[in-house]
Amino acid sequence: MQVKTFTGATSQEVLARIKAEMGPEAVILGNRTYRKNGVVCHEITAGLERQAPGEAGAASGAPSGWGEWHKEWMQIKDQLFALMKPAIQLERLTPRQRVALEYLQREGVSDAVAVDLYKRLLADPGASVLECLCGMVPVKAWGPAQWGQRVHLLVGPFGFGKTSTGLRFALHLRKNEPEARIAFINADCLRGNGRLTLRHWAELSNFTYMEAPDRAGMEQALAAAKNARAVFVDVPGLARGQNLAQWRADMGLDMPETATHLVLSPFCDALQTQEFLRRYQSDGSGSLVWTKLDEAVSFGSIVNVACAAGLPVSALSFGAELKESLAPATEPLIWRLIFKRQIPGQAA
Ligand SMILES: Nc1nc2c(ncn2[C@@H]2O[C@H](COP(=O)(O)OP(=O)(O)OP(=O)(O)O)[C@@H](O)[C@H]2O)c(=O)[nH]1
Ligand SMILES: [Mg+2]
Repeated sequence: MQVKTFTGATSQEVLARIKAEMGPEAVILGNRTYRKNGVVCHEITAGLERQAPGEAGAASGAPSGWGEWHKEWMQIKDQLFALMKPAIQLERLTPRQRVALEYLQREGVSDAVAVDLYKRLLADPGASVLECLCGMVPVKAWGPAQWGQRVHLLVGPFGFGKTSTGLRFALHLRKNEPEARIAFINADCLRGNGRLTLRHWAELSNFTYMEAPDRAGMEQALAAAKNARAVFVDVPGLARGQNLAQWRADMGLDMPETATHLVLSPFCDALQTQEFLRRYQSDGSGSLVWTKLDEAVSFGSIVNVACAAGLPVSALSFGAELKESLAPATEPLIWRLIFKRQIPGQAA
């Protein structure tokens, strides 16, 4: 893997340089913000998987030439939005709306979303920025009141907090319904670490714990959990070329009454996030869970992803511990996070 660190005055500027220099395949490996001589610096480390000769395209199942075409399309799209941006006539907004829009763009809200917000503000002159934004970022707080489904799939990239989120959801449910029978089905049981953590916590919390590496195992586990009030399925991260719809069909988990919670962290760049949304797209009821908020420095991508995925945000997580680190999402929590960078649970 080719790894390189970039520094700049804003994260957008740094991301643009990464994209220009390493291409759209680059993935963000880490980021930090620090002060140098009183000036804020954004540092992002990006990596690029080097492909073996002849491997291009085949690994992801994409036709040959796809990578190049995709790169070109992203450039065309950027140019289209650059053309559309002047369509934002800031002088048509009130000073307060203007400040909010400019702030959101600095926080990483995409040009497409900014244009959408601008149009909403013009279409409804009486509406506040927050009212318009609430129409763009739906919220459906985790909890028994809004999530009546019995089976919940926790899905998302490797290491983003799927297992922790499943356990936090279950602990939250247990708090609300102390008598509820809760089962965990670990479909990510072929790897070491998370497996033991899940098993340990499930046993400690008196949740039924089962493992289901394949379709037959899943069928058995679901049958064994038929009397449980809630069943949480820990889904493995999916590699390039795989997708959730196919995985669910292979595992016999494509029944409609299932809720799918996509666990994401806000520090992936736009292209990577777009790819995750494509890979983990799912029919039926679902939500977005934002994790590792305590590690992130800007939160504009929460707005971008809500608009792109059309899924409500169900929960926010902000710490590595299992307890006291997840808040069911509410509009005030989300907007304080985005406009004040205030992590849930922290004083203003
Ligand atoms: N700082 C911070 N760490 C978190 C948060 N959520 C989870 N973690 C930590 O992130 C690591 C990965 O969390 P997991 O829940 O195992 O993530 P996963 O997606 O199940 O990972 P894999 O099963 O390996 O794909 C663990 O060390 C968690 O403690 C969070 O909100 N903030
Ligand atoms: Mg896991």
